[in-house]
Amino acid sequence: MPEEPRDTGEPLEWSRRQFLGGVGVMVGAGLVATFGRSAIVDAARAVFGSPVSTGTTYLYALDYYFVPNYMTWKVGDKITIAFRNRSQSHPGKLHEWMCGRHVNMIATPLGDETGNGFHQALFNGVDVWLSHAHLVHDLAIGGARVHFTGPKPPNIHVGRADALSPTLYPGGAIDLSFQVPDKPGLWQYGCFVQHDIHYRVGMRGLINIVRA
Ligand SMILES: [Cu+2]
Repeated sequence: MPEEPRDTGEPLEWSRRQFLGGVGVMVGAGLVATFGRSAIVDAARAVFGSPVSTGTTYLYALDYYFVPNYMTWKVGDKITIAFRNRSQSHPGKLHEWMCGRHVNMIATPLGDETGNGFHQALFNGVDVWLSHAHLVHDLAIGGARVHFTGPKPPNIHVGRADALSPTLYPGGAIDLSFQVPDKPGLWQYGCFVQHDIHYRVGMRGLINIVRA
């Protein structure tokens, strides 16, 4: 079992705004825009061979990718996603986990580019139990029916309203327990922090929901 994250006690006053204007990051995002699209194709191939998640699956956010970046869930199974931000950068990065389909697009002078979030949120209408919340920057609820197990940290609040999405500080953790909804097919997850750049450079994954 991976060790649980610990609270370093460091004051972390990050906000998404502090990430803006990183020229190097912007250039990087442009270079890998095509890259990211081929990566998702590789993930799509891999997802069909991945074992069905049972019990607890640890999902790690790193700079800037998820491990694992694909999962297979079976409709009706009760599973827990133990989301952990293991960013190593200083100061560390916020990372979120949002699940949906049909990523929003934005028009740019160079053509359409991926924007923030998804048109269709996987957890809308789904009961989700949240526990072990630790160093949570913000929690967007969207259309999910959220229940808290154990003490609710004071820094949890309702953020963006479009989809369930916990955003964690480095070292942060949250467990999401739910019954896999009857929404079969391919879904994506992504981190849209830093004006969607994390997503564009490959911080995304695929969930294949299969019926029993
Ligand atoms: Cu991220």
